[in-house]
Amino acid sequence: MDLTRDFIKDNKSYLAAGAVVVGATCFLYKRWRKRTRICGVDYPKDTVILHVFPGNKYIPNMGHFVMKLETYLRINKIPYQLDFNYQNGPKKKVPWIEYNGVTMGDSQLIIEYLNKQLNIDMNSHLSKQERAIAWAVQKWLEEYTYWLNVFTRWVIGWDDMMRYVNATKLMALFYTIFMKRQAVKYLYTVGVGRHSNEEIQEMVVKDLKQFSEVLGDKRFIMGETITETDCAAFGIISQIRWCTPENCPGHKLLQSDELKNVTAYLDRIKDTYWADWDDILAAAGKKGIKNNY
Ligand SMILES: N[C@@H](CCC(=O)N[C@@H](CS)C(=O)NCC(=O)O)C(=O)O
Repeated sequence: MDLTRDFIKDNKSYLAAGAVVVGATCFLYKRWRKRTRICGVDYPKDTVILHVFPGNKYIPNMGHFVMKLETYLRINKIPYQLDFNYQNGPKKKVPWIEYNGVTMGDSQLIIEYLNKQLNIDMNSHLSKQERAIAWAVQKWLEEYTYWLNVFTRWVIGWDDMMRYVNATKLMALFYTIFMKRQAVKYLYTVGVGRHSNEEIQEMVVKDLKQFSEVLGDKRFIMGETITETDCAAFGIISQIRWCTPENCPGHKLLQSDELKNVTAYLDRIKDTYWADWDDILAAAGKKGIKNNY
């Protein structure tokens, strides 16, 4: 104790200078990360820079809305690059993009923007009423099923998820202090967080069974042709199937044959648009947490 005190006393000015240098470096680094990036200089033209969380060896990306947007980009063959700097997005949510000088958040707003820019309409074959039905299904999954999965992963399955993200003890402590509390707060506000674990698990199972009924024996939610709603559905339900702890009954249901139409549907989208799925997971497994594909 005395030694430490003496050391501090003798080196006061060096320690103060060191603290100033570290503080200034952190400040400048943060400013530099937030700086306005220039298309053609910092990133290529006509390429979507997709800011995302790191992936893991279970799924190419843990973000439901990242999987949605990335599936959309793949279906429409839009050139894109992943950027794992996911902070500082305009809506403080992930994903967000940079594209030809425009920075934008929210997967749906991004899809609508790209649709306009690139003259894409995955729903063009639908009538007005069918579009509205597709929208309702999408919002059900994004605004309800999504939160059930957030609860399942980040409240009930917290310890397992720490293993999924390959967290060291220190990282797990950091995530518990900052992320878990945030998730619990969001879940309480949305309402889902007011239910018991058992109630949530029953809701997930019921939800998946309802989805199975809506899908029926169609190839995609709205029929033979893939639509935007399928991107959203894949984004959410792929997480339940591939990146949710094993003891979740919803996850178990999608590991069994009981909802065969749903598992076949997920496989159909994965096999058609994610031919490199296994390579991505293998690369993530080798590198630890990140997958830079
Ligand atoms: N409506 C947004 C939702 C995005 C969203 O909720 N992203 C989650 C990750 S899946 C997120 O960023 N959560 C962090 C936070 O809310 O602080 C979209 O479609 O992009």
